[in-house]
Amino acid sequence: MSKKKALITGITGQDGAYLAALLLNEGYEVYGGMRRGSTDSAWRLRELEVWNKIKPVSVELLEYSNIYETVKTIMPDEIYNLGAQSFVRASFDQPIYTSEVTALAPLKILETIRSINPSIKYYQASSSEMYGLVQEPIQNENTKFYPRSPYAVAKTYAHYMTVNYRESYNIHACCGILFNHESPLRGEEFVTRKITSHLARMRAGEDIVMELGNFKAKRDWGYAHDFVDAMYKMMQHETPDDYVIATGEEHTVEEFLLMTADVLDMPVAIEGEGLETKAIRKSDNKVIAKVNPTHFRPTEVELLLGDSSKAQKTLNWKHEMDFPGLVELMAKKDYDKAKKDWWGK
Ligand code: NAP
Ligand code: G4F
Repeated sequence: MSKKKALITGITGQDGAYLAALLLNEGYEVYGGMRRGSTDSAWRLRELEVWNKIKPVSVELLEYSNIYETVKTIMPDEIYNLGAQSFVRASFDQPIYTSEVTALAPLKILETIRSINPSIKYYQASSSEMYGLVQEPIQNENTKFYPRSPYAVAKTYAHYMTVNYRESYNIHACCGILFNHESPLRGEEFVTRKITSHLARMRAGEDIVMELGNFKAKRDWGYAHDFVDAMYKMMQHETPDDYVIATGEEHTVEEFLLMTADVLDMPVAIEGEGLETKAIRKSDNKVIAKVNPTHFRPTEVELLLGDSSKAQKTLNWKHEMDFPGLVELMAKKDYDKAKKDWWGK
């Protein structure tokens, strides 16, 4: 029997790399959609040792003809659309670009599927950011969306467009409403990896100060490796549907920082409030982190907490990694890297 074919857009991102590994393991032929760039974007795929196993294809999500021709040539069984301008802070500075990549590109893929072969299955990477100014303390599939950034508005558009194509054209299209998920492969602009990489460098001997935004923001942080498994399970389910994927536990940015410091055996205390908040290293009273308001967002999402009961019941999905395990994994990996970079071994 011939292998199933999957096309992943955004394969060079965090989730793309983990999903590629999963699908290869499931026996798929994996086509990795990559845009042309002047720097090496395949480091995550090398790290997971999948770079030589996937088939890279050129996919610029802004270019309809490129999407159309790629899908027509490959004729994949499944398309996972993970490509996006995914950094919320940047979406306030680049709202139009963000909308073109994060809102309109999904529609271009859906149109391509509708016109070429409506039996191609489609996964849309929806986001808990769509809940924004949360309308319920714990968010599930029925909670009203209230997006608070151009990124979140773009994701909400793509979400509803996916639902509409499912209902209008009977396409097997699913939206995974994923809450924040992290890993050692997370981009360093996101707060978790920013914290683990900075604190690891400090622990290895570098004299730096980290500047953060809102220390009090709360997120439901899971492990990316666990979360891509949910994407796959949604696509294999007989009936296409939308699912919240989350751990059901929330922590503040400050808690993430304190736990990272503990893992690295560099205890820290938080002092001050608001703009004066600082993290002080207990061993020498050095300020290791402080507030820089440039990291604030014009409208903030203060808290997110997800209820993944539907995915647990219908897909038999559950997360394996807990919060302390995730922090430890990320902090230790960054410390190993910092030691190599700083001490050269
Ligand atoms: P990520 O690491 O930021 O990866 C984004 C990917 O999109 C990269 O491969 C990037 O390519 C690609 N991309 C950006 N613009 C593109 C364009 N114009 N044409 C083609 N490719 C383009 O994101 P992630 O954390 O893996 O997340 C995967 C998806 O899930 C995203 O859609 C994100 O918005 C969504 N999501 C993420 C989370 C989370 O917590 N991680 C939660 C909910 C939803 P380059 O490498 O060339 O930049
Ligand atoms: O790590 P973040 O930038 O992630 P954010 O904004 O929650 O978005 C991520 O998760 C979404 C799922 O909910 C995805 F859809 C999206 O693509 C992305 O992957 O920020 C988390 C929180 C925010 O409240 C932010 O204001 O941390 C706060 N924060 C405080 N200081 C900071 C910083 N965030 C960043 N990036 N950098 C800081 O210095």
